[in-house]
Amino acid sequence: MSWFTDARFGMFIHWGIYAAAARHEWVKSYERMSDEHYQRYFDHFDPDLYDPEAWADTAVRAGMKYLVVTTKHHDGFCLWDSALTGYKARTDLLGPMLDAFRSRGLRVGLYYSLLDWHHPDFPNDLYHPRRDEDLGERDVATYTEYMHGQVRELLTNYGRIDTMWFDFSYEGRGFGAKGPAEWRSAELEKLVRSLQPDILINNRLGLGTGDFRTPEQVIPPGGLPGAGIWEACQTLNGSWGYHRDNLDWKPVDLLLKMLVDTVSKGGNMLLNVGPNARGEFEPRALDRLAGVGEWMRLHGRA
Ligand code: FUL
Repeated sequence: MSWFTDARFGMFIHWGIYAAAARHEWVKSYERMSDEHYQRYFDHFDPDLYDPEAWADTAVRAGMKYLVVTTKHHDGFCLWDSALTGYKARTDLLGPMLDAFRSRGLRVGLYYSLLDWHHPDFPNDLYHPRRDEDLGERDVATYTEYMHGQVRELLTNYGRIDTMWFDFSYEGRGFGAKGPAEWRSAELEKLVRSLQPDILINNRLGLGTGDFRTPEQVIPPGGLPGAGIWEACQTLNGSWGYHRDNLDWKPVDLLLKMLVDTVSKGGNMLLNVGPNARGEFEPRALDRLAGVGEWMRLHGRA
């Protein structure tokens, strides 16, 4: 775990077809969009300006030491060339990104959503419009097979992966699924460790365990004493996915205070960027990362 606690500062990337809607990664659910309506974002997602080398350079200049990227978010869209679905990017967007970050000495982690609003056997959830539709027969066991198969692909075909970031187990939250029992979380954890023995797994599989904890958009006031290692994940503007009209951008000095506060309490900060649908970090994100990087250059220590 020492690389992780030494790293302290990482880049989270939330990227998927929701970037084309440009308002939130939960847009399909929040706006109760049908699959048919949401299809327009799939059809138009064409990241012609995607330059993973530039992304990795930006992370290095900001002083970040690792990456965590959404391979599949709750909408079910996959950034990699999964053999198990056609609901994926036209070309593999994941491999080049991992290569670019690794080649600059950064560690790499994969976010993978346990929820999947696209898969026909995913059970209903609270917000999705399927709630009001005829759900038909849904066999969660089929979905779980698919999910395990995808995790196997990710951890077999993309070289060494340093962290696995599952999101999230929702038993008891009224989403209609039972969580770990249905996901076969314990088995999934074993699978991950068998494929990548040195990997660190977060705590969102619903097992009450995990190698590190993941407070979200909060810095626990006294840190998390006795809770082992932790990583506070934070946004630049309150949204994880690209949100064009959002004006709640945090200024550089606030981001720096958050970083110092987190690190002084023994945590890591995983700071998110939501690239747009053409594959660029927008200027407002670049400005802030550059400001943080300038401070890191003067005050950071390897
Ligand atoms: C949450 C998700 O629902 C958000 O969309 C985001 O990915 C955040 C990091 O985790 O649980």
